[in-house]
Amino acid sequence: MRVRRVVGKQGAMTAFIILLLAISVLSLTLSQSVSADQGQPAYAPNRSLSPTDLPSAPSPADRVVVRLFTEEELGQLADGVTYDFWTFNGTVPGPMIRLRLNQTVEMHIINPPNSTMTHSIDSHAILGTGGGGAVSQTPPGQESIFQFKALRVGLFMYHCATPDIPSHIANGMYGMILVEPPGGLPKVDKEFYIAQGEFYTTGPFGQKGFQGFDFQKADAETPDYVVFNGRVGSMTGNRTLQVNVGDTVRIFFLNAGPNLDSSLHIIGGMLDRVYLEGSLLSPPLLNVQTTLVPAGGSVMVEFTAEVASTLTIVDHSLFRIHHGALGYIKVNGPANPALFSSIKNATITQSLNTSTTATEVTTNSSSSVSNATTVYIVNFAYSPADITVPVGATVTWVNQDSVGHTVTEGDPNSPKAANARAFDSSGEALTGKVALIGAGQSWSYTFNAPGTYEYYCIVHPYMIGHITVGSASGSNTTQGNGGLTNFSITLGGNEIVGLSAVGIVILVGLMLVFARPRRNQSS
Ligand SMILES: [Cu+2]
Repeated sequence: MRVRRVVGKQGAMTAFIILLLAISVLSLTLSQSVSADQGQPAYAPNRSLSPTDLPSAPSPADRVVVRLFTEEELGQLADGVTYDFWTFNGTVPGPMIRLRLNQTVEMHIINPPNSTMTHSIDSHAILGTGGGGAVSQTPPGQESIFQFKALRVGLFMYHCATPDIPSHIANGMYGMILVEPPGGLPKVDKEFYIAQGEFYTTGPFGQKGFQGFDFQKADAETPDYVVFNGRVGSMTGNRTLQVNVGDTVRIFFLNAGPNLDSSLHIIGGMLDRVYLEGSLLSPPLLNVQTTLVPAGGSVMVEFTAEVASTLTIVDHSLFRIHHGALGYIKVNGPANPALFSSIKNATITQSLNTSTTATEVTTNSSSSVSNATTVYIVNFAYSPADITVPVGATVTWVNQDSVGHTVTEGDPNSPKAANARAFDSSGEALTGKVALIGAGQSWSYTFNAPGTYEYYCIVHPYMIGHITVGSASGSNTTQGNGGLTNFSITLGGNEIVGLSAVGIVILVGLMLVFARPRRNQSS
């Protein structure tokens, strides 16, 4: 109805002007987006091969057929950043080809008709001219087939070998051939397939929109992106790799380059066994922190996930984390304080301000004697640290810290055996393990025997508290704060700046005072 409404002459002119304005704004927007995106849409599929996407074992057949499609595909280099990848089978890296020694492979290189250039394959696993490159040059719309025998055990790169070869590698054409020894590799719980590679883009790291390949930057070996599996964030967020405490983990790692070496390191972890440079028949190096993987090289690393934590995979040329070289492995499982736990974390945060809580504690528990009393665990101390309760009282410890604690009867300097403790929140006597009162959790105990008890935290043994259990139910509750309760410092930004300024003034003053006599002495 409204569409067909009649408008006056003036109204028509106004509408016409608005239409012209709308068209000009629209065309301006379009031309801007075209110049920024070079005609490419901002959205593209994810081309990153998941590190979990690999065959679990070689085929038992003596002769296997492998088909690789050399696809040029738009994909995501990072969130909001698109790139025209050149790929094997549409992903970076290309699929892992898992073989066993002496298997014969019939290799098909299929270049789809919509490709813009010739592609091919050269594998470091292949003994033959150009690693297959000489017989696999395949123009768009064609297929090449050749065969090879896997004559050496190891972890090998494959890549496109069509000139300009480094450009084909830099655009994503690489993957791995694993040739397993007779009998195969030992079984592990988790295997991951990770390939590091550089990307050289027209815009700087993080610039949104479509990014073209910058040959000059590639030639100068100055990448904008250094990434695992073809994109920023291939192993972060919801793509974080998941393992469990106790899992044996194996990583097949390729450094595709094409230019940079990689210093593979796992922050918070250990490379228990390093099969250097992908040499699977050599004895591994044991307990390695960082292993160097040359461009065009590989490494197989294995480790046992011991501690529930998040491990960070990096190239320890660490500024590359600013270029995307960052991934996570989440080790899921119960915390084991005996292996790793915080004793004191001196980070200055809002939550360390205990003044409010301390006031509440004093108000709440000094008002009357009750059969239930509360001790707060705040800032690595029990508050109040000394209490007196009647027989039959139930005391509740509320953990307001950000880490776990225990309430364990005894003297931390001469701790009792687990089964000799009058009370113990850790449950060690029953389970043999130390369970913590987690952040935000609480634990209660009812005191039926009169006496004076000392208690402490097993994982933070400087935390000490006392409970006096009186015989008379009408006795007064006395309160006291533990010595460690009030040591917290809470500084706002202005206070820090102020303190720094005062510190600088004092420092400069001291320098002036001490500098003068020295000059006199030397002259
Ligand atoms: Cu190619």
